Amino acid sequence: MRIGHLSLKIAAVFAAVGLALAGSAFAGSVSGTIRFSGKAPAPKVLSVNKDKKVCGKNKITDDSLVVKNGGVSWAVVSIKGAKGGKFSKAMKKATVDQDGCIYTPRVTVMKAGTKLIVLNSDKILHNVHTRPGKSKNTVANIAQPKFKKKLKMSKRYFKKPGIVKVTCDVHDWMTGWVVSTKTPFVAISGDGGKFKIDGVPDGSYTVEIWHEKLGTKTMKVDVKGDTKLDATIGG
Ligand SMILES: [Cu+2]
Repeated sequence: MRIGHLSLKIAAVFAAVGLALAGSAFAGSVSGTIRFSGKAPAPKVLSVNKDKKVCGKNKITDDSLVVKNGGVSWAVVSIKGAKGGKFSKAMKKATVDQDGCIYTPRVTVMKAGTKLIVLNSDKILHNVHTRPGKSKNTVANIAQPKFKKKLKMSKRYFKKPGIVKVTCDVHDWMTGWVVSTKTPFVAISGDGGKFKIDGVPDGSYTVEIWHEKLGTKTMKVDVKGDTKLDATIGG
């Protein structure tokens, strides 16, 4: 009896230690590919009818849907409800450049309520005009003359989480997107649709995938250490 009681006690202690480990330190990356279900569109070259010397330097293509090897670029992948995590420097000091009359990058992720830095490498007049849409942030409409290399946009324009479209009133083809987020567990798909989000605590979450042309898709993910997540959007 006594021996049996003791071993039960030991087992209980081990179980408690095991639970504590599982509940705290385990996290992993969530990575995978965002695939396009349709046929990849042929890249379309846009006609440049203004500031040709600068804007016509490189061909400007319609990048609203970029598909390579079946994977979609510029899709925003967010994991909802995961606790903790740290914002990268790139998210706390998000920067967009206007170079060759396009926004680089096309889609930027920033920590909600921080400043957005907008560079003007073109040395011509641009005008940053935001369309906050459902995010309901304040609209920005700011001229950035050729001598203003760096514009620090007030954090009030990106206070609320959500997706803000950025356009230029001087060059009507210019389109960019800024994702203001309260969670650091957000990534943008790159070449071939690949993405990776680091340090996600183990658990079950909803994942939201947004693309400017293909809309929003939600799915579930069970994170346990490094986890694969592939998704198909569009079609
Ligand atoms: Cu412009």
